[in-house]
Amino acid sequence: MTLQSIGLSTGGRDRAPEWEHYLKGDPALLNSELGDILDRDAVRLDIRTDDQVAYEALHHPDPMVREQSLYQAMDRRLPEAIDLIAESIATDENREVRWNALWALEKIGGPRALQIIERHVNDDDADVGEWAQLFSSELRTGLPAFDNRSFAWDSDRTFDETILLNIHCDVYVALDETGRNWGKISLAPQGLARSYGQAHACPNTDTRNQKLIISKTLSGLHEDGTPHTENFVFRGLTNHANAGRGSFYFESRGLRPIFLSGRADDDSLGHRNEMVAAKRSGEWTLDPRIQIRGESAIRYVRGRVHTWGYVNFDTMAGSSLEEVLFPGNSILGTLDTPTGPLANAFIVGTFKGKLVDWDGDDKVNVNSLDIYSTLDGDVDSDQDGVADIPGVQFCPRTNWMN
Ligand SMILES: [Ca+2]
Ligand SMILES: [Ca+2]
Repeated sequence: MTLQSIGLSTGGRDRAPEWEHYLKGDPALLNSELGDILDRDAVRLDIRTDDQVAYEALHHPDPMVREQSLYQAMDRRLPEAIDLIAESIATDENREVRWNALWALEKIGGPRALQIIERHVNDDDADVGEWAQLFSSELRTGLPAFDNRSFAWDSDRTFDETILLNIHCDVYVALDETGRNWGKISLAPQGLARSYGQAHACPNTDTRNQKLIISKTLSGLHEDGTPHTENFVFRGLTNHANAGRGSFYFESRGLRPIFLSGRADDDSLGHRNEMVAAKRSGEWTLDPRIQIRGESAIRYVRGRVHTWGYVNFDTMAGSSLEEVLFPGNSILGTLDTPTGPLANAFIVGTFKGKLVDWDGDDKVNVNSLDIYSTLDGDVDSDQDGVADIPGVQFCPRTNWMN
């Protein structure tokens, strides 16, 4: 399986636009999402044949590649995509593949996808079952639904909640400087986590309406086995007009190194320290049965994320997915000079995260995940609430900040 070289492609351009008239309303509102437009025009950079994609979705030994293949089948709108995804949910041994496959069905939507999702509401894995219940409810009503498990919460941890975010990211890369040729890489949640890191939303009840730490942990980058950490402080506003739900729009700007190698902690080509920006908007849902510090806990969050990227495309063409999706092979971009002109990727994604039972005792874990961040987003390797180095939110091992 290889990524396409520049200029050899057929792709999204062959497809007709999904709507052909403007009776729906004002195109200034309906047709201003650059990601939606690029989705129609961009060539797909994964050049595996459809048969390869279908085979690897069920049989590749690496769960990340299986999941990536399911999302690729969806992105290509393969006629057999729903059957493949249904087979994966029924047979895959990796629970994250299974719940991210359920999410893919929700994205496809329609009565057949709904029917397959609802087969799994009473799954042996309670969290796969709860995701099925949640996606089914969202498709039917727009709102999530949860099961009635009890919960476990630790009052000694830095964060009241640690919610693993499943993020599905579409990366649109300008293939040259004409602005006419774009490529698309659709990253399923485990592919994104492998290359970029696993993101966690870490809300605290007293500050969550205006401030949120997103902490990213990347395994497999440091030779000594310690995780690579990057934290982001998001700030914004939250609307509570609907009881039990909060709709939000948050932004983050933080100083971090841009490694010109395109790889985290690879300083071989040097780095520049820049303010890196990201935006997230969406809605969280409280569960009044889970009370922490006198407040209902956030049981579930969903939304969209947007940021900029720098993809070193020359080093990627002709590479396999496994060669490209390795730890650290992606960095956020910035629009600020002098690095800004390097930004060549428009990145849009959707995310979903809920409380999960991570240790199999049938209680959902509210804040059990290891998060290497202080309340202010500084790296905190020993999780004691005190920063390794005050003001430093990105792994300091390359000494980038000095
Ligand atoms: Ca548990
Ligand atoms: Ca510490």
